[in-house]
Amino acid sequence: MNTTTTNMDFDERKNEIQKEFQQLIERKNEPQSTVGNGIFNRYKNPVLTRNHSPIEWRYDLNQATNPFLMERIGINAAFNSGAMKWNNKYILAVRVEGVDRKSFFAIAESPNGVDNFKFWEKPCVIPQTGEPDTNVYDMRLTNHEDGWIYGVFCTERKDPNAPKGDTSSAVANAGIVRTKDLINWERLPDLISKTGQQRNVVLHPEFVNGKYALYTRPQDGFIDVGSGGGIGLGYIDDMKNPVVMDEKIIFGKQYHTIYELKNGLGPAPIKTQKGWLHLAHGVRNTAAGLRYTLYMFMTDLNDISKVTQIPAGHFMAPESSERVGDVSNVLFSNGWIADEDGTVFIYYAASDTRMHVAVSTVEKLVDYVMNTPQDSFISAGSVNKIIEQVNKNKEIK
Ligand code: M1P
Repeated sequence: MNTTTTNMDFDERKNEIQKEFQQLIERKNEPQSTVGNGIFNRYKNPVLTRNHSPIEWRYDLNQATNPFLMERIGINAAFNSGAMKWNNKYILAVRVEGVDRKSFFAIAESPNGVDNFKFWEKPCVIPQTGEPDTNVYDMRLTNHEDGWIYGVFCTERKDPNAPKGDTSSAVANAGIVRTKDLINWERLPDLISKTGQQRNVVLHPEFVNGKYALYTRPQDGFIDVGSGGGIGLGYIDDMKNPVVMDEKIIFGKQYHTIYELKNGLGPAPIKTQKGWLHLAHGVRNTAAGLRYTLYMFMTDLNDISKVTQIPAGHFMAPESSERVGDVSNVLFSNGWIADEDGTVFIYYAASDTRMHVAVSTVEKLVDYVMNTPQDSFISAGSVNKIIEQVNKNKEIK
């Protein structure tokens, strides 16, 4: 083989890879439409994809050991990200999934919340408990009033009671870490609850009667919530001994709604003058498989167990290319950021594959939650709501 040609090929390929990467990272993003639905504006480009993962993660850049400049470590997806504003940057704690199917967390930051997201140099190192996590995913970040930033995520391990030959059954629970700098993570014990498996566990940002408040999602099995399910709320005295007490369902699943099969809280709620704003996902079954959409609700400022507003139906559902991915027909969100000026950046993943952003404001979301008609649970009720609105519109002079 001609060494000169090999040299050229390697360097050229490296330059091309770097150029393509830079163009992707620096690509400007803009709202999809100036009209939209008045509630939020989706942005055109995904904010993060697998191709945003640093070149140094994927390639051995040494020609001697990687003469063809092949990807040595493949990244499959970048999705379900926790979010927070930190040091004036928009931060995502991204679920990155390798081609080996293992997910891990990595921080990406942007100067404006809608584009130029860049991963930090290395993924997060999450210390292990006595029982190593097989897979970790879907971290919710909470900047708690106790001064720590908590990351609550799903930790999954093989079900020790699975029958021989069953290589799929797993046990899901909430893993907990905390940090002051998003670099050094202290692992706390996994959540201790009496209600079977847990996923979609979220820490409330304030103490409630001196206790930590935790939104949970108990489930009987790994995929099926079974007779359990719904968004629960429980309390913890000490995060170093996270025994959840008085866990009660505050938002259950319900027949013929978008959360008929299961639901789960998204990010930690946003405090507003009218109540706590919540973003969650609801799941229903269809002939084409499960459909995940996002919905919103509000809880009472002084009693977070009391749901005060539930607009009917979904807030966001998969659209166009969002419908397609590794797990199609899924929108999932576990991160949003409310800026000081009231702008809200809603980070959502499409079909377990890539991250998007939609932008709204606290004022608009409160209006949406308080003034969208509630579900009447029957078709005739839906018709009535439309007729009422038509009649009201006719009265406009
Ligand atoms: O594949 C869709 C989602 O499925 C799970 O969510 P839930 O527990 O509510 O069903 C999670 O694995 C989530 O990561 C995934 O996006």
